[in-house]
Amino acid sequence: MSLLTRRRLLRRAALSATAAGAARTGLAGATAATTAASTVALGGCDSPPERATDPEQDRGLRFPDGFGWGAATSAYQIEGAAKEDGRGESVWDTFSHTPGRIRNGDTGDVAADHYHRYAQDLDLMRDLGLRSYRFSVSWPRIQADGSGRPNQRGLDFYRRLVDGLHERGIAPMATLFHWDLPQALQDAGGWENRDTAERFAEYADAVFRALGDQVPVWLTVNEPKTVVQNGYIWGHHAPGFQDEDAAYLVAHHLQLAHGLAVRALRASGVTGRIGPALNLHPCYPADDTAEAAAATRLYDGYENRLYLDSIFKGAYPQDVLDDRGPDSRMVRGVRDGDLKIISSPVDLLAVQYYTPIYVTGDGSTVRKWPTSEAEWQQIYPDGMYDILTRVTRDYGRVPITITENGLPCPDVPGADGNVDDAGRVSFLRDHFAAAHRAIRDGVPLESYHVWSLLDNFEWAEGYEQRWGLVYVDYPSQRRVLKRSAHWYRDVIRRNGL
Ligand code: IFM
Repeated sequence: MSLLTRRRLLRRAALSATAAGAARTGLAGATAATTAASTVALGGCDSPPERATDPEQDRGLRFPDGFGWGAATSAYQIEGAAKEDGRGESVWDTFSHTPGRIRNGDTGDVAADHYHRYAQDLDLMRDLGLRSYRFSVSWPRIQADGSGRPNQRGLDFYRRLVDGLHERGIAPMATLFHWDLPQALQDAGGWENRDTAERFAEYADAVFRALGDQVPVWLTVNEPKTVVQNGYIWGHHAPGFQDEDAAYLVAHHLQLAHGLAVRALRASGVTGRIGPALNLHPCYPADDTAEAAAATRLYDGYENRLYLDSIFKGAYPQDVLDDRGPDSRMVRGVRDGDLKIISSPVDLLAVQYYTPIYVTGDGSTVRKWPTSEAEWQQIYPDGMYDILTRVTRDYGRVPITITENGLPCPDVPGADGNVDDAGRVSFLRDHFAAAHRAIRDGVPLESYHVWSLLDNFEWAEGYEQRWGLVYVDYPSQRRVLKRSAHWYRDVIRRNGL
């Protein structure tokens, strides 16, 4: 492995989602290697000291008519009911029940108990005025062991959810895979096994046929990069491996699964739209040197082009393939015709934006902006503008939906019972303004989903990080609209800032 590759991978621990977990699982050196230019009390949750935009100037910004204001969640993070109605085990059940893996020993067994409280949560969504709700379908609820006849009780839950959304005038957006791979498939090799991609297409087909008439937008694989990096390189996400060569074979199989699911939708005759859900990180040189520019280019290959080029150009980026090398499991694992499947035409691209990355000449990274409670997240709203305009410039005018963007804050109800998350309001306002600038400059952005609707199980961080618009008091499961939720309701009502 080249020096650059090693350094790059080392730095990535500090940049990947939930990287704090890496520090806790013994990879602290990697996190320390990223230097913070500034730190902010409460991780940016006080009103941020440096604003990207002037709130006065943003006042009055209006979004296009019918803009899809929404919020997002995922199954394992909110549903709970881990053993009910025929649900099988997923890799996250196994992982979260393994001592030492999750902060405070938390698991998703109960989470926000959404499986039982979905009707109340639907009412909350209606009260917020949401126009779109992005959720994920739990594969082990539909196929306990990852294959075979679908479990009707699992399908019925999502049917009730989707019907409830329609009754409240909210458009459903369903993600097929948000990391909860059935454990039985993991036991057979997981995403290292090409067959898992075929199983995914079968599962997707079953879901399309059961719900397809009522779901206008499908997303295939959520953040394949996070599975690759956090699950297979750093090991602080399920399945908890540290094997870089395996990781990029996994990347290929996740991309293949995406393409096979797109084809399954077309073959099913179901009319919904479909696309991938990619967490994209704008990569910038940390300084003006040619070395930093070259290192940034390769970094961008691993962070963005690996996923975008294969889907929209039908080829993996040559610099990444060269860096992996001809003997890598990934390069050897790509078969004739795979890229054709992966690049099956999609109807939209789902973008998840949280943080920029600044790369130095030796492939290290530095921080230039305040970080949030999630130390991998630098708060930089202009990165949203940059990644949206770049995608449109480089990959054409495919319709875009933002399916995640948000901030964790140490939210606590005050004496009056209210949760005053002023920092989240500033954060969202600045990012909405950046998205608005992107629309003005020609990006076909059609909707925006805040991460997240509810506080939830934040993977390796357990319940410690709160990302929701709605506070969840876990012991009582009481929901409290935070200040950001009230503010967001007004944004939606005004269709702007
Ligand atoms: O909670 C996660 C989500 O599951 C995937 N995207 C990033 C979020 C915040 O870390």
